[in-house]
Amino acid sequence: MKDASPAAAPLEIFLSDYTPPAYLVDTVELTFKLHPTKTRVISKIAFRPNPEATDKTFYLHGEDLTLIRASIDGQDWKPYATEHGLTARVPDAPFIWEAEVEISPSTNTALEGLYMSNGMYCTQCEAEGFRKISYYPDRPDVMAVFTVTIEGDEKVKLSNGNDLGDGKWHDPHPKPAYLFALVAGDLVNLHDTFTTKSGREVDLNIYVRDGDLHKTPFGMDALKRSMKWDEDVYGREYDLDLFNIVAVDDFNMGAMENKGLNIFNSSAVLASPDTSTDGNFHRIETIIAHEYFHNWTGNRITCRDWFQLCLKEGLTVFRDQQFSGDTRGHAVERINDVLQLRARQFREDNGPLAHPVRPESFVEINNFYTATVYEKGAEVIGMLKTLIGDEAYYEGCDLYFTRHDGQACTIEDWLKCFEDTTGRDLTQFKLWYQQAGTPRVKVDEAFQDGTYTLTFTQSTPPTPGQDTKDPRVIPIAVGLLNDAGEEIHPTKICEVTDEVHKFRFTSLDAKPIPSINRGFSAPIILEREQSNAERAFLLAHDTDPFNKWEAGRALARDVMVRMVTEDATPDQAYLDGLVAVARDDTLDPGFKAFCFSGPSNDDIQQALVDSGVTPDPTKIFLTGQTLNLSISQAVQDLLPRIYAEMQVTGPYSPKVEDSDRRAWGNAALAMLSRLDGGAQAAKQYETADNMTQQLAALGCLLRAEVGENQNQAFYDQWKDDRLVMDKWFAMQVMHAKLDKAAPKAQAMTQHPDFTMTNPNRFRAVFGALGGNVAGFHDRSGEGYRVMADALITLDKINPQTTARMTTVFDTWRRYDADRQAMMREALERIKATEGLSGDTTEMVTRLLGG
Ligand code: B3K
Ligand code: ZN
Repeated sequence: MKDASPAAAPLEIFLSDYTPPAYLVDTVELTFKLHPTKTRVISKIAFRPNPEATDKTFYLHGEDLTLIRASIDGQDWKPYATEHGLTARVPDAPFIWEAEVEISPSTNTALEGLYMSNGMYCTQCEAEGFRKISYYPDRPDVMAVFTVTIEGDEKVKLSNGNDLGDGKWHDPHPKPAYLFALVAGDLVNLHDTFTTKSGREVDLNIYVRDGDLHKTPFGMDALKRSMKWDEDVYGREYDLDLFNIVAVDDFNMGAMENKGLNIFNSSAVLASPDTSTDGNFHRIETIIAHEYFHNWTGNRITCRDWFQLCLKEGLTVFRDQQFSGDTRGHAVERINDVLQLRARQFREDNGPLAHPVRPESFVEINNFYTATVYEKGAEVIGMLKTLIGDEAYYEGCDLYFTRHDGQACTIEDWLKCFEDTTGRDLTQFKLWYQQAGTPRVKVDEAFQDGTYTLTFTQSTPPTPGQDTKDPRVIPIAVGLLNDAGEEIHPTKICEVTDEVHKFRFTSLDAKPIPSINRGFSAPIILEREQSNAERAFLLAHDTDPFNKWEAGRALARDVMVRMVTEDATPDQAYLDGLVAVARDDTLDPGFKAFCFSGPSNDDIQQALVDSGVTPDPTKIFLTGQTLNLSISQAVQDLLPRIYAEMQVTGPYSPKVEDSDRRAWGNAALAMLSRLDGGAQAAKQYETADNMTQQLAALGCLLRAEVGENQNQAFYDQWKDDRLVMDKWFAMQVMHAKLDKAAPKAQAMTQHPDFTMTNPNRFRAVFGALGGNVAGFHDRSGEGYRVMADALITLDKINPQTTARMTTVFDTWRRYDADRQAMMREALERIKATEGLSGDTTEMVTRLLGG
């Protein structure tokens, strides 16, 4: 394992090298004497030898710690320490380790360990941040009972578990150090209670900075709904008397599931109609549910080692997706989830960063909190549920929760529960965890004498370190329609297990029209010759909402690809199809909005790459504009009515019925703006009484390049609200066209409100630059240069956020020679930076194919 020897520098570590910890911990007592630059952390740890260990070396991780004193069983002791940890000769019997270290939270800009954000102390320990707080065996399979004392003048002092008063906390549930948390600051809180199904009352709090209290009720409501859902669906009850959430402005990701003390990026919990969009409300609800669900899938049952990360993350994403589906409607949620999966995970799986859901090796685990581990990990759970059925799935989960409660587990432990309850051999299914790459499934069909035969041929392209792949088990849901658009066969799950696998449907009157991979039952790429007439038919008739949308999307992609490659004009059948969708009053507004959102620049690029064409992002962008104008003209007559009908009256509510209407209404506004130069959008901007409407209008105006006044007014109105300002920063870069994007991003870094130390603000500008595909890839290469400069600067401040942002370069091999050369040069320049962090070094090395 990493740090196995005291002098070890960051090394590649391997799943196959796992060994159990030499010493286990029963109890940990921590005392914090808080000070911005000289916090003292005093630890008293009860160790005992692990009877199962083969290697008996006592090793404690520790980084950026100044050791003041240490003792073993009361005897002062001078350890041998390196920059990564220390070793000691210790008794082969239980003993007490005590140590005092000094740390400096206010200069900790990496935001790992104990740090300060706007004057408050907070922590982030997953994955390996606890070692920046105290010497400790910082690995998830060492679980201990923590008691914490916090000394300081702050009004609020919080840690995990139960509040013993006077800054003292006790968490009765043994946990790994990555779930440790501490918060101290002058905070205010919204309080509520939840009564569990067994009748226990749990105190709930959301702690925020003064002035943000009005942004907490939605989060509290989402928390209570999540607690109820987990009881109803998975039978999981909360297990402490207190559950605290704290909002923090400077945070590397969305949120963290620390036991009983979830810490949230303020963008992932604070919501108000004035300052948050429908999308923000949705995201907040999802993240609150996700972190809460970790209490069972992650905290009560954790991971044996970090290779098993998907054990908690894939499962918890799957659970939060189920919750969102139950809350907001399964059809639109599934489309949303698949859009994300394709945009981020398929892209990752198809490039230099491809890795299995359970990686075999890593250098820096923070680089593996990826779409593959999370979103593909969730898809794998979904496929398991589809293959064994709902009842067996929940039975297996119950067994998992009882058999492994309080343990640190592996994927093998998880799968065994389902093998034991179903009697099914899941060896082949396990390949989903082991093999990287998105399977491609070619579909051939034949019809003869009333029998319709579907032949599936699966293959997975090579990925780094994995040249060949074995066939996986792939559950493909298939429905059949007749040419009147009626279902003629119940949806069947075709379990594809071989490289070539045939399925027969008999006693049919005529060749059916198949609807394949309904609900996106498997995360695969279907390769199928399909006419646009058939796509239009499925768009009109498929009863599976996912495939109905999918048909429209495939049609749109084909139209765009032909416009790009053949300079074709927009396809009339496609435009007619969209007019039919717009007119169809039986369709949900949210679904219509999705149908009109069309494929992204990145989607089209992928489609071009698949057909052997080198994508030109500029041309794709300009073609998209032409198509969007044609679509707007095609539905022109309907737009005023759609727009008027979708206006929501009464006070703002984030409920799905209203947010879907706003989504469709604002899609109509975007089309109107292409025709009226932004006149309607300017009106909406003036009258908007919530952020969704205000921001949508501003977006239309900026896209039409007429929103200068509103842009300034927006800034003046919201300049004191950090979260709204993040939106404003992002809008400036997102809507800057082509060669204007990179200079705009650069200019935004000179704005007085820009700061490199706040990850949200950095991501607002540079995430928007990376997301502005045509701007980032402008042929001048300025996008690459500006991005590389920013990453080189940020790496010294915050390696984790830097490393993550390098993924904007992951498609570099897809482009023409000039762009490739410029991107390679940018990556090499980052890599050659003196003192570059291990996090970023690993990423750019993998990106370059090293
Ligand atoms: N478990 C955390 C992620 C920690 C990331 C560390 N780099 C949040 C989540 O997945 O719920
Ligand atoms: Zn998670």
